[in-house]
Amino acid sequence: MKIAVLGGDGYCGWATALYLSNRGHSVAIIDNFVRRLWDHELGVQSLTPIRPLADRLKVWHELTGKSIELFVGDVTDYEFLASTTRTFEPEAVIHFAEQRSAPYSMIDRNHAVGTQVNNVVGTLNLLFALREFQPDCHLVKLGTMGEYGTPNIDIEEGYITIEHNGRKDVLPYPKQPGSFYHLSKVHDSHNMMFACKIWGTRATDLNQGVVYGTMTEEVALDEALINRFDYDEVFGTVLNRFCAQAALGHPLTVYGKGGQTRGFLDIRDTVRCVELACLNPAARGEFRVFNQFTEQFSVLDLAHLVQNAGKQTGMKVEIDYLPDPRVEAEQHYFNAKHSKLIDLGLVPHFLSDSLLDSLIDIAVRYRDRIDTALFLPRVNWRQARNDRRVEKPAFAKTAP
Ligand code: NAD
Ligand code: USQ
Repeated sequence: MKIAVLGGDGYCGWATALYLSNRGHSVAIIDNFVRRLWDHELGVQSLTPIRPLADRLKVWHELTGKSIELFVGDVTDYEFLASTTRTFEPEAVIHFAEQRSAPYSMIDRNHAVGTQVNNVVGTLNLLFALREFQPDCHLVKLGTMGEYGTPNIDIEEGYITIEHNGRKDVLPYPKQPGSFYHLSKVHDSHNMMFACKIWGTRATDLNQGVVYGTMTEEVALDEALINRFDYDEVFGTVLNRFCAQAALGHPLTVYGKGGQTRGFLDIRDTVRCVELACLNPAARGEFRVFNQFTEQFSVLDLAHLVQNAGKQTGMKVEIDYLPDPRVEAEQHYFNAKHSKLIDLGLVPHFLSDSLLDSLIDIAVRYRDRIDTALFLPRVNWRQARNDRRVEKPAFAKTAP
């Protein structure tokens, strides 16, 4: 298939672009490198030394003989997106190109607005570009499990049957997102659903859980292809952070009681899920929702898993309970369905099989690059300011 990977320089996008290229698909990456700029803004860097995209693509070509096309630009720039769509003529577009950190979106007004403009406008532009130039193209959009929040009932895959005053209907599952970032995904979902209804767009919303792991078969071919591994308080996700903390003997930073429960999946399953979605497209006018995760864990479960895995390699890992900087339920019911991707053929990798190899080993290998100042949380949901918290630069849309 001809597949465009928007956000292909990022964590999920890079692994996906290589995987799809390796599987024989014709792949184009679209990215404006803004994520690398946000790292500069925050004074953080990936634990793993990621190379510039042009170098990575060159090495990929040298090693495999396969080429990935590159279009550098901002998806919030409609002219750029339209001309790219016309030139590449994708059969499927995988849209990863958003600001994806909840803490980043909660820094202050500027970052909240920047996140929502970047995400909502990018997705809207894409919907319009597909309608105008590739109406049969299937949009595979990354949403998040965090769109649902943590309701006290089972979470369905996108839709719920409701009976009210003796009448019955199948309706979008209620959304209770927990940050301005997670809210941007809800807005995207609504816009996509509307476009499917009025224009007959084909779309799949992948409500993805927290992704972990660095290694995929393709990335492992050469260190020059290595993927990012974020461990800082803004872009680092909980399991990566715990592994980096363990590697340095720093106590694990459990926020609040640690009962916060989320869906998780291995990066090797992310790449397979998006391929499965592409190979089995939504029908014209269909807005499909898949819950994309394989296992659920509480934050405290993860801390104990890392503690035990650390023991096996001789590390002494302690747990710190910090006041939760977020506004979220610290103990709650969580039971989310996730069978649609399994039905399409996903065979999950489980955390117990990769914790040591793909996470703790990587953290230990690159531990000299860890800055411990990035472990403690500074962004606080209750104190999101009106003014800018970081001196410079402001939220910027294009790389310098
Ligand atoms: P990432 O920050 O590593 O990558 C995102 C990429 O998109 C970056 O390369 C960035 O430069 C690019 N980008 C952002 N805005 C852009 C714009 N306006 N124009 C062009 N390029 C732009 O993020 P990720 O972890 O790979 O996440 C990818 C997607 O998956 C996001 O939509 C995120 O919300 C979703 N997701 C991620 C996770 C996770 O655990 N990482 C979990 C669930 C959902
Ligand atoms: N947490 C800790 N200690 C830490 C870091 C986080 O206890 O050091 C807790 C958080 O309070 C939260 C949970 O761990 O309850 C998950 O936080 P996270 O930073 O790992 O993940 P989150 O903010 O939810 O965001 C990540 C990705 C986002 C994606 C989302 C999927 O950054 O792009 O949408 O996971 S989901 O969580 O299912 O919404």
